[in-house]
Amino acid sequence: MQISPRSALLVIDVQNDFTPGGQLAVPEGDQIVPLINRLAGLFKQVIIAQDWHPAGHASFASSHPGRKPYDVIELPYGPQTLWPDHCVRATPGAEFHPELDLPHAQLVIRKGCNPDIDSYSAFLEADRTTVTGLAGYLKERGIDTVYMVGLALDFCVMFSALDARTAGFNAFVVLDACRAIDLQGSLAAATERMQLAGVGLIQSSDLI
Ligand code: VGL
Ligand code: ZN
Repeated sequence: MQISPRSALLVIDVQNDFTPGGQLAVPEGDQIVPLINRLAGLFKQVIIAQDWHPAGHASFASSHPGRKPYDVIELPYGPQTLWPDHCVRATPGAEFHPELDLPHAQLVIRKGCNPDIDSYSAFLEADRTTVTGLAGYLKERGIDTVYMVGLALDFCVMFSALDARTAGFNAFVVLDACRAIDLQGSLAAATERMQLAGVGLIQSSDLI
């Protein structure tokens, strides 16, 4: 598969808290890092998403007395899965994995910064209204196709891919450069939602 110059690679949430040893470790989350570094070399445009929550964020179970991680509660914008405290801004857990090596990436987009609203997607917060500005950035730079890699496949990668489609981009997820949390069938559900939305599910061997 030829990578057009109007393509960007979006590297999602490859942060210490999502890799083994972190607060919300995704199984094997560290194993994709060398492949992501290699894939990034194929793209001129590389964008990095970073989960970046204030302490006491609404998505943390610890912010809701009596609740535990992975409970689902109702917030004003809809159901919210509660997580262990993770990716608290300016803490080591929020830093990129130390082996992530993307020197030519030009944009880091931080998300989940609003204390009351979660944001799995790098495009649109969980209220489905507040935009991050990423779609505008891509459009202004003439990008029409976004390839996505990173963590977690069934949360932030999936929502970013769905929103990329809604915003009018061609979207591909490189499956072997992602890992999933897989809570109660969330990986199978994510795969189906992405397929229905026209997200291309590919392997790195389709690009390399
Ligand atoms: C994520 C749960 C909470 C992710 C972020 O990056 O997939 N998941 N915050
Ligand atoms: Zn988060």
